[in-house]
Amino acid sequence: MTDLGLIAERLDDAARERRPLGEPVTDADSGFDLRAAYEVQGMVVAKRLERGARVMGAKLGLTSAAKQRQMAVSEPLYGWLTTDMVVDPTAALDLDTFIHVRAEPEIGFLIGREIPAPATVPAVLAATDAVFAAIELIDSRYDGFRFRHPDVIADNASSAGVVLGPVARPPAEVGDLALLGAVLRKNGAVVHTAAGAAALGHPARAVAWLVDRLAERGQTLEPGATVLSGGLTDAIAMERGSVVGVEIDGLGAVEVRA
Ligand code: OOG
Ligand code: MG
Repeated sequence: MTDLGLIAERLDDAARERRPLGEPVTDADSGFDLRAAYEVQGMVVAKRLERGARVMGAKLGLTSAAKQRQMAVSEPLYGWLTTDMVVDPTAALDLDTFIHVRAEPEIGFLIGREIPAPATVPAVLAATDAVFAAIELIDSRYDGFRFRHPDVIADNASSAGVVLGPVARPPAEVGDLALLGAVLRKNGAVVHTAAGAAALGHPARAVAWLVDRLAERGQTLEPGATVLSGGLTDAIAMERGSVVGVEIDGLGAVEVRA
């Protein structure tokens, strides 16, 4: 049995020193399971909080077929967003503060009220103050983004940054979130397109999935939490000079450049 505290320390060091771990935990320890992985995740997040960050919400990952295929992991997961991850959309990203950062288009939720478990799509929508477009920046602490499900859970779901879109609207105003079109551009060229339904059939279903998983651990989403419902398309690598833009129907455009 691997020392969970040691795994958390190695993941945290990798993030701070921008030096990826050579191999995923599961290569050496096939018994490293989801329970252990979420325990390590909690320790990794606690280290960020010790350095002054606060939890601002949560993120879903691997909720779309595109992402599951790209990462070769076929089940969703969640992680925690902290205030130190918010990226200023007007400034260029400093790539030296990441290992190998990628950008992906997401639909974000601003949760207004507690959502009872078991959660449903209508209950999530009723508890949501606003939805918005976002770009999530992911930066696996494993070399080459090579991991299995428990490894990436332990790594706080590759969380690294979030660029919040400029438009936040009540979901009822936006229409059916499953049908919202999303366009991802790199350096002006369209590279991927999707609809909201890419995330578990409906972005609010992804949030409901999260509420139910948290309830199993006696946790809830706090009112005021920001939740990212998962990448709608493949993530794309950011290189020096890259400009990645996401446009979502009714939710405006958000851009990040390096
Ligand atoms: C894991 C994180 C996945 C998403 O939206 O699917 C994720 C990864 O791809 O490294 O954030
Ligand atoms: Mg994501």
